Amino acid sequence: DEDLDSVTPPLPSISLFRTERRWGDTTSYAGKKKLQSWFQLPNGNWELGKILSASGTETVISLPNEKVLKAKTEDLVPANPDILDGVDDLMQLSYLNEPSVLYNLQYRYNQDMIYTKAGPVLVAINPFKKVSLYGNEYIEAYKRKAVESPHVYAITDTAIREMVRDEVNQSIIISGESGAGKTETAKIAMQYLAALGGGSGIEHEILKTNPILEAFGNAKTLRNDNSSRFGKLIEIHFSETGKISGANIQTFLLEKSRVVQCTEGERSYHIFYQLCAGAPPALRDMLNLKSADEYKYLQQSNCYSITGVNDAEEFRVVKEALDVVHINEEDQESVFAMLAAVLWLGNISFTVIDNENHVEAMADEGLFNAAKLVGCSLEELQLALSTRKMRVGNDNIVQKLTLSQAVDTRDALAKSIYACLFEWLVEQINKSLAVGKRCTGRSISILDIYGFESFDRNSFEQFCINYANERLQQHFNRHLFKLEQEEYIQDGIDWTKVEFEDNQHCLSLFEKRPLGLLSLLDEESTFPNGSDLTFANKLKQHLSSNSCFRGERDKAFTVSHYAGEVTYNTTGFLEKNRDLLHLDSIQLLSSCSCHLPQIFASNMLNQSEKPLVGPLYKLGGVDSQKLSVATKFKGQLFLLMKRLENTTPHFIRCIKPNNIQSPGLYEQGLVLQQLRCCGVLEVVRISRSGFPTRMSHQKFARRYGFLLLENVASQDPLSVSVAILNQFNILPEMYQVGYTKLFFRTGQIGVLEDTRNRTLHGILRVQSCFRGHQA
Ligand code: AOV
Ligand code: MG
Repeated sequence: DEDLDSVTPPLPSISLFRTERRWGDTTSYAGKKKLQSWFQLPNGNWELGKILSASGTETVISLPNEKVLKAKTEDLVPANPDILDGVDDLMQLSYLNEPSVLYNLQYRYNQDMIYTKAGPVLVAINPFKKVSLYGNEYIEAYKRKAVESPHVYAITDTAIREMVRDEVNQSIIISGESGAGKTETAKIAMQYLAALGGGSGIEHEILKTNPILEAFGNAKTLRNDNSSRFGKLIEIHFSETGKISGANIQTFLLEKSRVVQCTEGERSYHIFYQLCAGAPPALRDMLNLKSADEYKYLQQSNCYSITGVNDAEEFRVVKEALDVVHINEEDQESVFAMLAAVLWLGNISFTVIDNENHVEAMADEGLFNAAKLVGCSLEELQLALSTRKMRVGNDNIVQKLTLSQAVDTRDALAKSIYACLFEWLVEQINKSLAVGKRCTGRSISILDIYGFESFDRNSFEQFCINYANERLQQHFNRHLFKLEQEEYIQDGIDWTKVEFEDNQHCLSLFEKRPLGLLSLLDEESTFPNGSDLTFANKLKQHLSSNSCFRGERDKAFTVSHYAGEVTYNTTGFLEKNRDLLHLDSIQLLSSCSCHLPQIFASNMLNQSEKPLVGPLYKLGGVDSQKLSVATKFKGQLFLLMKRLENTTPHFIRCIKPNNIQSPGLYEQGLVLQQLRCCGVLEVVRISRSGFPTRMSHQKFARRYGFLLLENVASQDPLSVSVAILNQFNILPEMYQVGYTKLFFRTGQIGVLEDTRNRTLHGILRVQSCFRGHQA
């Protein structure tokens, strides 16, 4: 109180908006002078202040800028002592609250320590610059366990060890928003696996799949210059001796629409620009290739290059990689020809030929080159793009197309050629990597999907991407909260449940049948008179009672995702969900002389004996023929989750420190929002207050029983276990005895292990001495 009087002039009294400080420690601060405390500025950022004095409900603190303020005591959040600055694991913080966590991560980030543990989860903050944390020296160090600092290498090392020790397949699950660093992190993990499990040579091939898939499946978006537009699970197989024996890549829902349309400032797939910039003269001639800015599909976004990226150079990298995964020269040429065909298709224009607005494809440069590259005649392509064969009753009729129908037909052809090309590539890569697939060994899978996206305008693609992220979030929750706590409760230990944000509600909004987003979308997609507007209206009619849903004006609706609200515009939803390709186009491809399109077309034809919906075919397998894009995607995600359920998961959470891809800029609010929505803080709290180490009574008794001074051979495992705990003075609050298992707090088992190791060493030394004497 005395200090209060000496402070002049009158202090501004700031009332703080009390945002949910979910981890606000409740420790009282009254009267604790000279302590440090967090104070929230009106802009939401936290500053570290020194408490000058405190009286009842008011505290006076000084901030770094020499400002002295009076604040409500209850608005201050305790800060950790300096000695805890930058700890490796957030679990070590004495005060676990949001500002302390933010500060700790920032403290490390400023020193290029981008990795921090949050209990079992690795947090990785995107540096947006080269950091010297990678390469052979680091790999060696982590392999020898010479460094302990959190790292992707360390997580990957744990995965390998657990695979060998427990004989269980492992997974490394990487999540985070778009641009947070998932794909880079996945590559870093692969690098470590290749270094440790390499030797057969197959690891080089595996690494070379990255430049290929990124060229064909990544693009510049407004969020990320190298944004993945497909999901990927790579399963790396190990032989019994721990060597990599092969791999398999599964991809999920490539964003096709990007091939024919993309937003201002974004780009289509990298490979188009790489081809245009890097194709050698002979190839250029063969494809009649021009520069990227002469192609309509690439013109619309008015963006051709990416700062710091040399597309021509990248082309050479991709070509070399294609060689490594055994795609021969002839096939490569076909691949490039198909890419050029897609570009030329986009340049085809139409002219009106009658007064009913019917059109015909003009015999221009686009048509000429597209026909030549696909391997059909000019007339055949012209016909396929301007007419549609229909069966009405028993008659075959030919219907002429209007401009918008013709453009749609052309774009559908371009999209499906590209999507088939992508699938074909993945198939070839898998053939090449399948060397030791029949091995009986184990595997480590790495999951890298597109991250949560929210743009000014969000369409079907964001809808699918964000749905996938909800699924993944649930997997994370299930493992780190539900399963963990269920185990405590099942084993009857004393435990107060930690609440966590469950996203089941949002998932139900998507998946519930018959009244969920996906079901209603499918229903409307099969109605002849269904439109994007009727779809939007149905959603509003049926889903408004779900708290995660909100109808918007016109054709829009909003979903409250775990990572934030997103408003979707339903324009194009039905068409993208149906994803139809006309029989005329398939027939065209199957009769052409160039061999890749034939493979595509025969896939489409073989898999669909008879057209189901009038003259229309859908792409995909037999079963998927009846399936819409969204439903097929849902099925894929279910299978993915089932596969992951059978593995021991290792989670990496990537965090984006700013939205402008800039090094060194750490925006507290942005980081906090990501930490909150992905539950990182709750994970730390559970791990800290929980009992992460567990062992069955039997195993515990077997492992440590020999350390007992009394002979207990005749006793049951539980009694032996209790005797061990007593002999080593393990404090009662440090463990719990469950029905079948013992549960320990962090670090406790280490004490016992040390004793065990020392004792065993002692025994060994004594034995070898003894032998020495005998000799
Ligand atoms: P994402 O995979 O999470 O986004 P990326 O892995 O593509 O994000 O990362 C975006 C960019 O951040 C990269 O192109 C790098 O420039 C930079 N970056 C990320 N991690 C590192 C690192 N460890 N070291 C240096 N730079 C890094 V998306 O695919 O958009 O969801 O769909
Ligand atoms: Mg990515």
